[in-house]
Amino acid sequence: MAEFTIYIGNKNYSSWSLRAWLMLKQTGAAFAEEVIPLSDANTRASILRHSPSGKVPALRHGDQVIWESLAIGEYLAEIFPDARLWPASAKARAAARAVSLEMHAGFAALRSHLPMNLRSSFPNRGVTPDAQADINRIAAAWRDCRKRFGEGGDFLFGHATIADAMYAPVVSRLRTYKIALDEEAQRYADQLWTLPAMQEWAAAARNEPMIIERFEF
Ligand SMILES: N[C@@H](CCC(=O)N[C@@H](CS)C(=O)NCC(=O)O)C(=O)O
Repeated sequence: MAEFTIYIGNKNYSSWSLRAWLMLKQTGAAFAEEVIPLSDANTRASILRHSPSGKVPALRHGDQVIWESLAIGEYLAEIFPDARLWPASAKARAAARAVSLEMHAGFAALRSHLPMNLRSSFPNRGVTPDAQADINRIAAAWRDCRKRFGEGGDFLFGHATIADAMYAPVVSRLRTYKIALDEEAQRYADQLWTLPAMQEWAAAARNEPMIIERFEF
């Protein structure tokens, strides 16, 4: 049995799963993954076999289960310090945690009106004023992190961190819904999209047979 197993939802639709999976990839550790199809009659029971919250992602490490995407990131950052999942300086780390928590707790309009559907294309659908305000705030946060902490790399804090993983589903949504960004924010979004782990996930998402009708417009 693999040392680490991550339980995730459909790669095409499950934004929280993508975040934790990218964090785990960033560690370089070998792991097994199990995709639990969402929106099936058996989904809840299947997830509850692995995750006490009834939600994915969940990470099993030996006899320990960690659920909640950010808790998974924090655990991985502690046991894999060399993966540099958080930035090294206290100030950068505080900013990285703030933007990660902002994503975890907020942007409800973006999340509800523009659900992740990696392989599809719905130009400008769902871009309500509230969703656009979320997008504007995200682009501003990206520009600010890049300006203050991004030197030495292409990501929000230079090298790839948990903060980038938290925003990976946003980058997928921006592509699906064809949202225009300013040049700087777009450059960052393009970098995140071309991350090899992101591309590996995207290729798997495109090949997934499962369809969730309510996310197909
Ligand atoms: N706050 C949780 C959110 C997890 C979440 O909402 N996961 C969704 C899939 S993206 C889920 O498991 N839904 C259960 C279901 O659809 O039955 C986290 O950060 O991990």
